[in-house]
Amino acid sequence: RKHESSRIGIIGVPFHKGQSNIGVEEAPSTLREIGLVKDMIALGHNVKDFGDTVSTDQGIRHDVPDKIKRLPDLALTCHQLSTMVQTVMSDQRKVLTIGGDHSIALGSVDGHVQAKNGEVCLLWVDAHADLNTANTSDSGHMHGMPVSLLVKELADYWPYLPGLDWQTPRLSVQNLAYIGLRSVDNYERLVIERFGVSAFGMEDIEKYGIHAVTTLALEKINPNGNKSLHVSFDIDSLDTLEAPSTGTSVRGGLTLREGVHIMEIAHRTGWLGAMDMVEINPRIGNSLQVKTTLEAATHVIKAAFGFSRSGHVPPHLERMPGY
Ligand code: HAR
Ligand code: MN
Ligand code: MN
Ligand code: MN
Repeated sequence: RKHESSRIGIIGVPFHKGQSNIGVEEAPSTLREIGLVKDMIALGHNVKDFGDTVSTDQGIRHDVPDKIKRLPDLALTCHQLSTMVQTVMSDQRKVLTIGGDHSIALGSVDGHVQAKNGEVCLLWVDAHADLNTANTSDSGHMHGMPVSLLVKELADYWPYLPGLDWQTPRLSVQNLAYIGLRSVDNYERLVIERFGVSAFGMEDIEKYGIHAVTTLALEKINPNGNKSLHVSFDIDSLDTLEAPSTGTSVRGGLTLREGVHIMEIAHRTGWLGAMDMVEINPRIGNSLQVKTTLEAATHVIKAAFGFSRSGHVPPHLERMPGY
């Protein structure tokens, strides 16, 4: 097994206002502290850290539907993030975006879609569908809504949103698939069925296995293999025992092995253009649980960029040392 090296750009998004727990904004710095960038370089990649988005408090705007919490802050952060993703991609790099809560995928996916002129397919790995609109959301938390802002088919279900003029839905639901679902709201399920979204829940993984499900999902969203793949990986797709340090954990989720295998398959397609790793909250749980969660995230990220559990033969290694 030869190990190809990739050009990778890392962006941190210390944003927590898409949900109610503080701590998720600490994940980018925590992952860097435990050596994520160094580990990626050690794997032979050309890694450049593009730093973090900067958020300033926008306060409350009264022209925003009151059901959506903290939209002005999210709009500003995601606009920055979208621009940064485009900068990284124009430097011929794959993008690793570290959240933050999942609302930030509005910016990372937008940047990817703009950089590739709309030719993107999206794999959303999550316990949740994140497909609410302002009207269908019970919580008002933006981390439950990014997918519905990204897809063209739901554009008519949103009012005009101040601050989001830079963002237009450019993806089709045909190029969207889910893996790992086990907590889906009624209206989200309605959208999935009405629009025929490829949604593979835990039941499907039970039945067919993670390899078949992932392969099928990727075939569905990129049948001609001509699109750039975006994988948005919510750490809560993993089981609570595998990734306890997250805000809305749901039991009965993916094993780390399944999460890693999704990314191994994604890597092998050669389509991967960008991935998000979101919803890690280092303030939830004890220190062992935090460590477990960070390690799980690290394994998933490394697999996405080509780490093989079978080992590697680096390019310079040609013969066994003799005497
Ligand atoms: N569906 C619920 C809502 O919209 C819960 C949302 C999700 N939590 C997440 N997203 N971590 O993946 O409020
Ligand atoms: Mn999510
Ligand atoms: Mn989730
Ligand atoms: Mn397999």
